[in-house]
Amino acid sequence: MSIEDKLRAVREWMAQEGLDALVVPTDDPHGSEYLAEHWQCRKWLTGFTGSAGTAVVTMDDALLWTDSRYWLQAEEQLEGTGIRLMKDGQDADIKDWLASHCTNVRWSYNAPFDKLWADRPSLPQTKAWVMKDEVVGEPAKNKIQRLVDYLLENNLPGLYISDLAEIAWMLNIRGNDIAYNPFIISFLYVSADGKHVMYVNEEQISDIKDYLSGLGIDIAPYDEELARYNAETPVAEWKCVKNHVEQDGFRQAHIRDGVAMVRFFVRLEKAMSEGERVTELWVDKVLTSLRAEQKGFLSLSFETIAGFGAHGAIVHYEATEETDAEITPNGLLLLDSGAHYDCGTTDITRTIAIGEPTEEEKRVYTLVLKGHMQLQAMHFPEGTTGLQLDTAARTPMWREGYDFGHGTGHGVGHVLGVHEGPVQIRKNCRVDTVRPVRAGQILTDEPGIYVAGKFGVRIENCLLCVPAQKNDFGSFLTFEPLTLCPYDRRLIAVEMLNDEERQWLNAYHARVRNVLTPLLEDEAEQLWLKQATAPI
Ligand SMILES: [Mn+2]
Repeated sequence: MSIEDKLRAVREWMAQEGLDALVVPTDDPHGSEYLAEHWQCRKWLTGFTGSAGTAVVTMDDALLWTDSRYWLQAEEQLEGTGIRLMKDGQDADIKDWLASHCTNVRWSYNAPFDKLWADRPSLPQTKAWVMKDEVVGEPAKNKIQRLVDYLLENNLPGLYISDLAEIAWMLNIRGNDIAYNPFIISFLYVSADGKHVMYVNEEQISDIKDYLSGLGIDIAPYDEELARYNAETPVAEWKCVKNHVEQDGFRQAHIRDGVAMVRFFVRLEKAMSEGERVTELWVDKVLTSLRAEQKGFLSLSFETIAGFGAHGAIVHYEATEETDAEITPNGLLLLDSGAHYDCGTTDITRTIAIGEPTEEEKRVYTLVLKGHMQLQAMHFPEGTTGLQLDTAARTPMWREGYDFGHGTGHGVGHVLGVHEGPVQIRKNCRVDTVRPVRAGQILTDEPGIYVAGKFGVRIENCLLCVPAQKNDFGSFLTFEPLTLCPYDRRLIAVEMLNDEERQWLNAYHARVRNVLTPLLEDEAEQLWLKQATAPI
């Protein structure tokens, strides 16, 4: 079916339904960030493959709203389809546009595609498995009891949970239904009277039936219509605070990840010095294989971003066969990647120099590094929010007239989604930035500067929020960096660092060296790490 045919069929259905407009969001019944192919109706309808966007079809018009990351891509993919690109934040707001053009509007991520999409992929059906108590630190029975207590306190008969990460966390189960997200597509009803129900394809839980019945959970068929009972739950607030077992698991996962990163950098230097053809896709392939060699590797936690030169300035760049750039001197390589291990999840960005960096690249890199260090060295009273902490990461670059559009930090789930709510560090005043950061939370610290058409710099660590001290002025918190990987010393303009920053950097590098060296068997790798972490 061509896009024109699809639009015609949608309009016929709209006429029967008496609609002026059909809005097709990028969404599923669970509010997921990553969608199973089954739920990619917006992509099927428009041909636009970006991860964010909303299509609107009226009787004589068709439009697609998306954000600045995807404008270029959308323009190319929509060409000749009759669908107009609407730029978020630049063109009319979608709600305003609908209000002034249409009366009968329906939002749908399912109908009429359930009828029109002939070869629509079925829902994924992977097998669920149980995370052991010694890995998650709290039995599912406890978690369910916490929710039952919450229901009783609030005089609620029960609660439907539709968020897939919340269900996975509550039941201590995982699956492989969605790329990069170890979830099982399901709904969970937790009842104050103890009669709980999991709505799921029975095949998927056949191996863990006894486990679920032991939790007092009955099984019923999956039904997407349950999405309409979706309610606020306290689960997001609970799961973002990691217990000590989860915290230790994260530490272990970051050690394994650090080993893979160091091995990768050694491999990269060797390949380049031997004249091997190295490209962005090569980077992804080799780094992924080194992670896969690590103990307990499950999958990547998101698609690797390896952007060389000008590609580094495209914030969510993902190399394809068509764009795959060869990595040659000179330029910067921005590498943002991560993995799920059986004990925790990682998300790391390093930017490295290939060949000789320019003065501008060094200056920009050092400004980003200063903000990145300043945020993780923060010492702040309880109650401090992500909005307040954000300033620490931006102050050095703001002083020089630089800024960046994305968030500075997000939560990270424990073998769940790599982007986890409900707290964010960013400069925009939003619900998720005015929540206090609490001890036990894991947040990323990832400022960047993007010089369009030339290069991009981003540096990212995962941080664990920990208690610092308690005195007459209150309780103070700070961060423990979990990520263990050197920063590229060749890109640091040492004269731009003050004594405190130099000391912090040297202490961090010493820690990376001490933890990782015993795990590197190869002498060349040990030597590389020694040089990469030498004091400055
Ligand atoms: Mn991140």
